[in-house]
Amino acid sequence: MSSFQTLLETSLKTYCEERFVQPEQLTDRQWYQFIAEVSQQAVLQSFPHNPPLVSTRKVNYLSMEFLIGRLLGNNLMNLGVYDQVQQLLAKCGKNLVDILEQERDPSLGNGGLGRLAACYLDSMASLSQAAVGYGLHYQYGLFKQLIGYHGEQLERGDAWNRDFYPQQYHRADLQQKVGFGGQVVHLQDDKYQWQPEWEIFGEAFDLPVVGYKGVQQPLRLWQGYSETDFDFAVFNDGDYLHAESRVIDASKLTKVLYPNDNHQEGKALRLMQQYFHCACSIADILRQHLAQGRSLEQLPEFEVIQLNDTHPAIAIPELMRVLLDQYELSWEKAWSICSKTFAYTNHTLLPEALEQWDQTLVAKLLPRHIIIIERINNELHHLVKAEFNEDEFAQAWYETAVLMDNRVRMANLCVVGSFAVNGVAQIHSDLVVSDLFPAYARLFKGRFHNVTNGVTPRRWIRQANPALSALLDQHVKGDWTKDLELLRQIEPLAKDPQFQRAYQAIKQQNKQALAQVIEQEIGLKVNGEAIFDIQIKRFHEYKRQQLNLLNIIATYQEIKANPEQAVVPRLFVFAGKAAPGYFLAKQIIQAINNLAATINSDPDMQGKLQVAFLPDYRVSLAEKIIPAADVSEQISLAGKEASGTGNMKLALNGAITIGTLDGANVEIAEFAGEENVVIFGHTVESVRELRANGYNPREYYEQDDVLRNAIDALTDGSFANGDQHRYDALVDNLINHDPFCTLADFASYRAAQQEIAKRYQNQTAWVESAILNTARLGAFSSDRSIRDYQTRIWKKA
Ligand code: 9GP
Repeated sequence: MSSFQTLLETSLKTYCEERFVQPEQLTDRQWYQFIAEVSQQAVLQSFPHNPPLVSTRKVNYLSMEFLIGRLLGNNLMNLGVYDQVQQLLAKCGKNLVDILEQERDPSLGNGGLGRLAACYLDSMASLSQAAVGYGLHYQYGLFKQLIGYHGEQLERGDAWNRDFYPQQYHRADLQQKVGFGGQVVHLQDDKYQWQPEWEIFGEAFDLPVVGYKGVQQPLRLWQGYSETDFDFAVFNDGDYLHAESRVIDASKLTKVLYPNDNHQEGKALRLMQQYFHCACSIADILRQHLAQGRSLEQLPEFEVIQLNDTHPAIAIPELMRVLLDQYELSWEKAWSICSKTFAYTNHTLLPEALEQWDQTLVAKLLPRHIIIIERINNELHHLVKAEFNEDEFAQAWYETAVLMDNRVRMANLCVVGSFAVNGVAQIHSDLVVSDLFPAYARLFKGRFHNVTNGVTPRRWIRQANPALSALLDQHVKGDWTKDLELLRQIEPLAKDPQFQRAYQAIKQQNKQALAQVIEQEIGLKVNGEAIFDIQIKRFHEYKRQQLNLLNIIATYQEIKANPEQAVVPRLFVFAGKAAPGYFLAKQIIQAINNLAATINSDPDMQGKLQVAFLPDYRVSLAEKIIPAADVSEQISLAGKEASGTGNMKLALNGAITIGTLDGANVEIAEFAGEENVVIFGHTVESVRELRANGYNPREYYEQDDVLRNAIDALTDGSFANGDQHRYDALVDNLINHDPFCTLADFASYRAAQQEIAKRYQNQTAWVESAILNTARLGAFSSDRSIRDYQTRIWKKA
């Protein structure tokens, strides 16, 4: 009997004896608690950690977000004990899938950025790449989304951690102390002493990340607490959480995750969170490094600090501060260590998401750091002066300066302080160099790289799609879960009728399962024969859910006008949250829900058209939707979506992408073959031209009858219970501004949608395309991304 089997059986005996029950009498909740505790014990006792550093350094992955999702199923699978647990439960009349539903989803992230961090932890542990994930232990994760009576988004707190959550443990031994405010005394020359006004403690919670046949490594999350409160008024932002008092409890520091995706809110408390995260993490990294008898000079040889976006940028001046003030190194030595240790991943080009902090605020909150940043800025000034001639200098300095117009530009700080900078898909990385940082690219040759994002096949195929996994197991030699490129082996089967039937039957079964979820969640009975057309992601104008919305309205109007016309039935499924303060995104959600109510109750649409908005999009819901998708909507304006990762998950599970040439769609089309995706819309270059010629969305509105009728339906009360003004802001924005060129891409999107309907009618060709998407997209495994980081960035210096 395996040691896990013994642990399982003896622990079950004790668990039941303590409760005076037989195993058959345990509730689902008790089973969940029991299995979670036993698996945690198994992880801690027997799973190896501390993998050796061979050709790479240890990775310290600093991220304000880790959207880890449910862990139990994933851990059982990666421990290799999933089947044993399933068998034990079956003996007691239970189903493991139902038990796993008991777990709370820790929503410690907003969207793609946080989910990517979680996939990377999984891959690093699976590849035995030594790593620690450093994040924050928010007491409330991303808000829960409800849909109100009028179709509007409502937000509720998500106290994930108040529930039973056995996947973490408190590391009291790792406590840190973090200072804020106060003053700096200039001792002499380069010597300064910071006397902070407040100190807050950082407590560590570790969540072991279990790799697939690999090792376990910690995701270390910091939570704030203090024995005294601090006067928040000093930071000019007393309104946080509508606090009645301007003196707030320090434990509130890590109370909530800011709910913005690709948008900076600029609140002082967020900066405090960022610094707290970085200060605790840097201290922890140095503690471990020095404990192994290594010197500070050896830091870049053994450690890399990967900055996940600019959110942890303040780690750069923090490491400088510690090296200068605590260890009394010279500026030159400290900078040499620092600039060889950090690497920065850029995840966005959107100006509203590129963080800049008010310099006065930074100076009040972190007075020592601002002195360091000023020095970095001065040193940079010399470099730029040396590289650019007089005519070029003004522009180059405008682009590269870290301090400009009383702002601290965090992306610039990251580029200056890192030895490597990468974008997250080829087109994005090219734009980072050509549009965002051209002067830096000239100044720091060889610093810029691309690492295309990836997703973990363990969660997004093996766990989310067990039926497809079983089919792949049957036909693929070798462990595709660990080497996703092995899926190429099914390419020759794409035309095989028997394989096609099996693949198609699995899709149909997954669609039935999703149909049940939809009925449970929103009471809508859907047509399982329809095309399941899926758009799941954060709501943001640049992601253009409004384009999808307008096409559905146009389709609805067309069916109404031609009731006899044959229609390929379609179910449009949406899920996603909008930032609570993002009015237009919330209007789009409301319009979709109102449109859904009209369409779903119209007898003329029966068997032809349905719309479902599934509330509270989260990792566990994504796992149910993705395997059932026929069509994957990736319709952002070209140049705006850095990469996307939902596009990869959907395509690997056999959905056909309808998309623009944006982010990783470009590479998906290359790998899958252009005939196995449907591309539409303007390209980065043609968008540039469109704007150069003075883009006027109103012209499209006036010239295209189908488009105009669709937009007008938003102002005639059809989808708003007669209220003609509900969507005024949305409509005004589309017709008069349209910053994301929705109207310019409408006709081409509509044609692409018609192409999808046409292709779907030839099921043999459709399934062949779907199979080829699964077979050819192995490169989008996050294991490949991690290997790219290892060879391009994390290699030993
Ligand atoms: O918007 C990008 C998304 O395209 C990308 O897939 C993800 C992971 O790289 O990062 C998102 N960026 C942000 O959330 C903010 O920079």
